Amino acid sequence: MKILILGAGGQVGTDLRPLLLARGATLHCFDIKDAPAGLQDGVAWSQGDITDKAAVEGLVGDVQPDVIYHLAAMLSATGELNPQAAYRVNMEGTYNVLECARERNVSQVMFASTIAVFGPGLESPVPDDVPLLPATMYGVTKVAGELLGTYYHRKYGVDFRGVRFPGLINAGIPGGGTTDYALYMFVDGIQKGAYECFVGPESTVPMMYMADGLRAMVELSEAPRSSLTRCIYNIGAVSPTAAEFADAVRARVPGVKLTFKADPKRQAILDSWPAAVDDTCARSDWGWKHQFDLDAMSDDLVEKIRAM
Ligand code: VAH
Repeated sequence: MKILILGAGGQVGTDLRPLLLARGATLHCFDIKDAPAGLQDGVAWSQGDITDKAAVEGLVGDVQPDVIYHLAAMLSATGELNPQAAYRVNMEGTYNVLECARERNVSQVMFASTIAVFGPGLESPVPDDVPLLPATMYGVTKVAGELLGTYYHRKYGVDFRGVRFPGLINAGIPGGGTTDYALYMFVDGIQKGAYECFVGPESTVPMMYMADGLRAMVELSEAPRSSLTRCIYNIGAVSPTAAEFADAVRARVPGVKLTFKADPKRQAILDSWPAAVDDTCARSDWGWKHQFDLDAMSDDLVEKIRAM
């Protein structure tokens, strides 16, 4: 199975690489960044810009992947600092990927969507099909990406599939998201002994351990198309408050200093998202089930960060 990962150097792509290799995939990676040190043996890496259609077209033509994982995007917080750049990267990038998949008969495109497609005032847990009125350019581009991919599936037969990721937490380098506070509590809490959280203690959004998120994408990719009733799925796991995350860190990192000082801009982004998602469709169509609750995530994360 030849797999092309677009955005392979990001928070998700970095952890997805070893997982796909372990499943026997031949990987080709593409990112705006150069290949990282310690890139796994046998993994090809191309540096380039997802908005450069000729570059993406040439790469897809050379690699002829069976599956494309399209992870390249500017996330919510970074995107709000430069909405025009976020539009170009996220929208033109996704259009380029879908056009290349159509022209080169790539059998499957996996799309990283997000709970950021939801706007304020929705019921919680929020189901898959609700009015999508996001408050960020990131969310707008992901709604459009979902719709564009679904159109390419129906009109051209591109096997387009995706999950709406909650905030993903791992022992890695976050990518400019609004949910990164939870990751920093662990990483900075252990490495620096302190962290000032940029949202208030009662802030609550859907969160997920990276291992669950990656498994969700791979399981959806491998599910029979006949079992799927939609292209894009909500997936859920846990919804701890920021204070509950802090307590989980304090219980495992004696003496850590965790404080809260809300940044109005990122607080407003976070407050526009629902507290929880309804992932009934994913559970019934392709057997989705999260495995990591807050305690299991915290235990695994602390161990991994201490080993970094
Ligand atoms: C962000 N981590 O904060 C991403 C995520 C749920 C939001 O897509 O932008």
